[in-house]
Amino acid sequence: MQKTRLIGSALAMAILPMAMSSAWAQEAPKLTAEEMEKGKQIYFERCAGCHGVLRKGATGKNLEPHWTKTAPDGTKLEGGTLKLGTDRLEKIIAYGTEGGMVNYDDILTKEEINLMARYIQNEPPIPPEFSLKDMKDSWKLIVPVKDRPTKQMNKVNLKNVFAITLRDAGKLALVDGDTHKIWKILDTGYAVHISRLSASGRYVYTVGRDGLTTIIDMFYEEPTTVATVRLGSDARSVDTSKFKGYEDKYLIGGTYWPPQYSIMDGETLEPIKVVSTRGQTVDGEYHPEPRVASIVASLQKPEWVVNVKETGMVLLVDYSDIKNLKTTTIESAKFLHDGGWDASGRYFMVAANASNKVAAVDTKTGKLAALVDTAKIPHPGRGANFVHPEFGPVWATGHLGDAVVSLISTASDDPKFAKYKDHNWKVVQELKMPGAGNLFVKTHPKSKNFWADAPMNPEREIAEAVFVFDKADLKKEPVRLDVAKDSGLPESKAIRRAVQPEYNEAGDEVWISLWGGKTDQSAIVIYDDKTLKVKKVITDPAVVTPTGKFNVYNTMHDVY
Ligand code: DHE
Repeated sequence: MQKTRLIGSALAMAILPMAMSSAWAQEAPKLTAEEMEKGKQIYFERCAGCHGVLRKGATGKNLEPHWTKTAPDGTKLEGGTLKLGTDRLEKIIAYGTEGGMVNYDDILTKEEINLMARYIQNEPPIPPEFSLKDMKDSWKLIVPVKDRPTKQMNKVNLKNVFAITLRDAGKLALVDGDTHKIWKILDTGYAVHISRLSASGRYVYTVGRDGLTTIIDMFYEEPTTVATVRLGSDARSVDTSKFKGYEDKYLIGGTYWPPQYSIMDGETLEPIKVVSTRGQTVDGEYHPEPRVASIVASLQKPEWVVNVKETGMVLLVDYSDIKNLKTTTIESAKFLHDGGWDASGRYFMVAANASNKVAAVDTKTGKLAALVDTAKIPHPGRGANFVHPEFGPVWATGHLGDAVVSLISTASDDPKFAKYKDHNWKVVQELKMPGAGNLFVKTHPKSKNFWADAPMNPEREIAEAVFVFDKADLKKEPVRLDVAKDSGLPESKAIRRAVQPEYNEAGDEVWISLWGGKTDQSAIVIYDDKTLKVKKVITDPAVVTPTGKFNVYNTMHDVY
């Protein structure tokens, strides 16, 4: 079986097309209580993100026992005779599939792979719900607002600080972007997914995969966690209230489990409201686990854009009256994942990855502006905006499943772009990448370059590199920068993925995470955006599994 490392991982990628006429009643392999606990933990850390807690499938395929249990010999499945069960599942977990399942043979031990192959043939355990009361019980106000500094107590240029996720360490590094020195490493939730900034630029908010949300105050001499709260048991996103008059008043967090969003006080994290996202999909089916994917604060109105993965519904949640909450529900496509603003800040562009589409949500009218067909499995991160020499303003997304970056023409009220109107909401150009497996793209208004990574590509020379396009001549092949080599670290057996380009405030440096294993030395490699030469490599031993990086200024102002 060929090894693949494409994310959007899907254990049953190989299984789903072979629909069976009926489930069979075979016994699932027995697990000891200890094995069950370990299986639960590994499933949460490695599998739930794609396959769902209830294993109904999303980015990854359905993994309920009727798919995973051993089929009786000779059972006819659509597409041929197939025997599922432990042996076959072990192979899929170890080597991945061409359909997009990640190979785990260098992440899990043989015993763990065997355990997971048996574990997923058993019924999924359903984790407990998490109520507003549970949230309130978990809330820790470490420093009340009145006891916090009233002015900045340090000399750091806060606008150029980078918040960097140290994924497997369950920590966040705040790095001074001017000096390239680690300012402080703080404990957070496990595998913080994103960091967002308060409207003031003073507070960093993070949410761990385990739902632990923290607010870090950068006004102290050293950054200090001033409050924490748990949102549930599996989470990916937070954002603040950014609209004029509501700056830093509220924070919203979305959870994968339970499927809901929670509203908190923006400065203390005191829980205020929890709203379930369970309901009907765009196809008219009830879904018990519609997880909250990306969330952003609208710049047009006091609203958050909340993207619900499994239902394909985009919610515009009006936070002007939390007691009498009004929500606009916009139908788009499945499964909603990540996205970013177009250059005008009016349209939110969100990937519906299983539909190979990007939904453009008009946050001014509260309507869907368009569903744009893209290549396979769009994965934009926040995407990237620039003015194309031929087609005017475009927003870009890379793809996990195709070797292209799609440039989508976006609408603009600026009369100088009126001539591009006919192109709006169409893919106007596809930039050729050396392979699939892209996760993030990035550019900056002051830069002539456009950066794309490909960390989920199975080939080392692609996954360990980033690719830089010249925005003035997009037909030219991109320059390949070998981040692993440029890091100066000794070669390693396992692939170290080069992931998520992020600009500094000035737009003249690009920071890349070189994401190694938990016990490997990883690095942050900083390039000069003009010369494409390495400027600095951060290889402090504390830099464990770095992934997402969020420059304060660029995150506050949605510069990408
Ligand atoms: Fe992410 C963004 C979910 C795997 C690093 N990721 C997002 C967002 C969602 C999401 C919903 C958008 C948040 C927002 O903007 O509000 N990610 C998921 C998953 O469900 C998935 C596929 C599996 C999982 O179990 O989590 C997944 N993501 C990963 C990774 O494996 C990455 C590479 C490393 C890691 O830290 O786990 C990863 N995701 C990121 C990063 C962003 C992100 C760095 C923000 C990018 C940006 O520039 O905004």
